Amino acid sequence: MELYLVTDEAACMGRDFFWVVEEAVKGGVTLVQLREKALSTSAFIDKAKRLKELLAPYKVPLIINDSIEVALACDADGIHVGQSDMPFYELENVLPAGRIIGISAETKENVQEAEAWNISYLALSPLFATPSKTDTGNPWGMDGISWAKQNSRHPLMVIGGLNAINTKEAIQNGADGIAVISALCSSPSPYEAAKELRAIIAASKSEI
Ligand code: TZP
Ligand code: MG
Repeated sequence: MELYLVTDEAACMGRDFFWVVEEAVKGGVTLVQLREKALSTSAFIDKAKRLKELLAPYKVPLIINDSIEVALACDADGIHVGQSDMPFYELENVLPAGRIIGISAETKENVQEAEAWNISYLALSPLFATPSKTDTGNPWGMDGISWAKQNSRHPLMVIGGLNAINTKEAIQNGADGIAVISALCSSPSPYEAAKELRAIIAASKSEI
């Protein structure tokens, strides 16, 4: 759960979506979340099935954003929801055992509430303000990571404005991994960008 790619076709700069994802995966992405806000359910399912096939040989899990129906239809490895999108109790018994359940937390109250839940990771959202998602609450900032590390028992991801410059500090403040859209989807080389971010994460963890 180190380098988490959240997809956004619009961020892929007109390049083929599946090419961008595969390049990033070859470079070292460890988890992919398919996040679609405008597709019909059937188009979302078709895209998810194709992505699942693409990822299978790399053994990289596929997570579906916000849709139980799509996650079940494509036999995804897991699901990710925002705490305001769907309550945890609606999720816990609908997926087959062993699937990944990721939750994003926008507030300290969200983090505290999630302590009671049997989830795979918690994502602090957004770490920084980002043009990739503007309907967010207040950014957590680096201090927020340290706070969450002390107040949460879950593996901690961070999302929003992460890049090759600030990843080291995020990891050193307690993030177990980073989730990104533009740092990979909009990079001239998603492969090189993923390689660089993985190397930064590994180096930062070895210094802790
Ligand atoms: N949730 C919180 S911030 C964000 C999402 C999906 C967008 C992250 O995109 P970027 O380009 O990595 O800042
Ligand atoms: Mg959501």
